[in-house]
Amino acid sequence: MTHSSNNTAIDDSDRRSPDYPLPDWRQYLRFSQDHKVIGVQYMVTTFLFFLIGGLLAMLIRGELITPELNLVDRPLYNALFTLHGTVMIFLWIIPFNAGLANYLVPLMLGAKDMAFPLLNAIAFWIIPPAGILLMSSFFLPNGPAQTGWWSYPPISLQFPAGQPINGQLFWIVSLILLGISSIMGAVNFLTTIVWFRAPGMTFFRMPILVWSVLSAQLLQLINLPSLTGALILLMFDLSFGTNIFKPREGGDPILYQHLFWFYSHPAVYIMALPAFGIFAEVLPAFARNPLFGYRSLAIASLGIALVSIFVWAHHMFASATPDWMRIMFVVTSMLVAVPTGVKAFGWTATIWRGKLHLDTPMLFAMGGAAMFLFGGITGVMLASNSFDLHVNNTYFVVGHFHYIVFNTITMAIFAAIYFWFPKITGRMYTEGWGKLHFWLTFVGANLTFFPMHPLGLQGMVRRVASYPPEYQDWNVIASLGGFLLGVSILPFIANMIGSVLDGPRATNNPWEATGLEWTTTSPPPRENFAEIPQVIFPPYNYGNPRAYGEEPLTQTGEEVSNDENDE
Ligand code: HEM
Ligand SMILES: [Cu+2]
Repeated sequence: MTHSSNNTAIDDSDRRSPDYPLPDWRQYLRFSQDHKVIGVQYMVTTFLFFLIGGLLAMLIRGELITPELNLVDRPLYNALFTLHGTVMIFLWIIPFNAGLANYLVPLMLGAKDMAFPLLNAIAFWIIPPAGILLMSSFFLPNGPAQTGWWSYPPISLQFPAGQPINGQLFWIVSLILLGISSIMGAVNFLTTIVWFRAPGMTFFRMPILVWSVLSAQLLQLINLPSLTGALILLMFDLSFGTNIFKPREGGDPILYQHLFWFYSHPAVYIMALPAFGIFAEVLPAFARNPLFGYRSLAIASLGIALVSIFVWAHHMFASATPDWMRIMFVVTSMLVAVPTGVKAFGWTATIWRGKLHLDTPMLFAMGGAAMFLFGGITGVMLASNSFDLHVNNTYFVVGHFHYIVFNTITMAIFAAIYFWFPKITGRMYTEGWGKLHFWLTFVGANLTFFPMHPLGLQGMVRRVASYPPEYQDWNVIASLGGFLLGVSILPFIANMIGSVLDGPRATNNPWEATGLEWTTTSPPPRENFAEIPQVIFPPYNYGNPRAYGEEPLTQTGEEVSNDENDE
């Protein structure tokens, strides 16, 4: 690999040589059917919602730095964690992954575009209004929904009488719209992956990221209708006087929990699988080793998706779930550890004895994968009924899932942004700022979310704005860590904007990676490739004489090279 630590692939004098035109930023403000434009629209829009979700988290941590209630009042605190959780899941991670996959899947498969370009554009343009609707609930007389990102009835139905237009209704409608957008996306991704592969791109030559998208989108198609159904029924109870979930009128609130979690547990893998795919792309490229156990990791993606459909009631161990059902769900929940273990072993074995290049994408990928091990182990602990009943609804649970959604998945997202930034923008980012962003994030994330585990074991429950003074020490550390996380995003924003405007031009393949996306220009032309690629090799053939040959080869059999913009 030729690029040096400061990452400039070509010398300054060529900085502005327009061998290949840079993207015109105005196209991102228009209605476009180009998957690359739509991909960037998703990624930028959802990043703005991440900033909003992060701001809400800063307010939450600001309130929790002292035991007393002093920054916000209780209804507002309830609204803060409800919208923080909702925004981070439904407006940051799930649609960001859809955006990244939108940009990469056709390129990785050697296709000109997604199967249904118009549907693709519509699916994106549903997201901004749905997000704005949700945020606008802060301006309603009684403010946003206040009952958590689950919004369990009957508490979510207790909005002040005579307020038909209320924050809970805005929450429901916004999530129904986002669900429709995701279903459209699922149809598009599955059709593209099955029917739009280039000649020679058999299933077992697809990159793991594509296998991850395939698995995640299958879950969207199978499980998302359950959430949409639950939301529509909840809306009927809230606005049209039905009694489906109202216990006093003979309704069954537990039914809502089953419908909600039948989607929302697979949803954690809809969020995690693409992150696992990102690790499988970045780790071999910077370790210069083939991906260990390619086929097992591909099958494990589908394995995780399949098992994750049958574990949902582990979220309901404290909801009067009968013992036989608890035992069944303990077993299925533990079972998920098998395919995820295969993944974690594959990542570790891939970098084992590798020639590690610790550039920013690699740091985020290694940091994210390492923290997944911690988050995964606490997940297995929570799958055991007896332990779960002890820590149910405490900060142990909050700490566990943040090690997954932030320390693993959001870190993987940053690894992806840095890794494919040159391909998307045609420019290189500044490595020093990237490393600063990584270390602030890595330290901040552990300082914020690790203390939540001992707090939960000591009995601190979640969703409280004030707490007994004995919990203060750990909360102070968690809040200072949270503020550090808030600061950590500044070098990232500065680097991204500065590099898009003025970064050194990138070559086609600055990382000397082997995927099809690196065999075309940076950025790619409208139809992605000058001619349809002929695939002859699986991905990840990095310098392993045992496997393929001395020099790393792309999937089309060319030697990988970092020469500037060779067509
Ligand atoms: C930026 C750093 C973040 C910080 C400092 C943070 C902090 C917190 C805190 C303190 C809570 C507990 C509030 C309470 O129970 O009273 C919370 C809840 C939550 N967070 Fe985060 N979080 C962050 C990022 C994320 C991300 C990236 C996700 C992605 C999915 C996420 C999803 C959630 C969810 C789902 C809840 C539960 C909300 C509820 O109880 O309804 N958070 N967060
Ligand atoms: Cu779960």
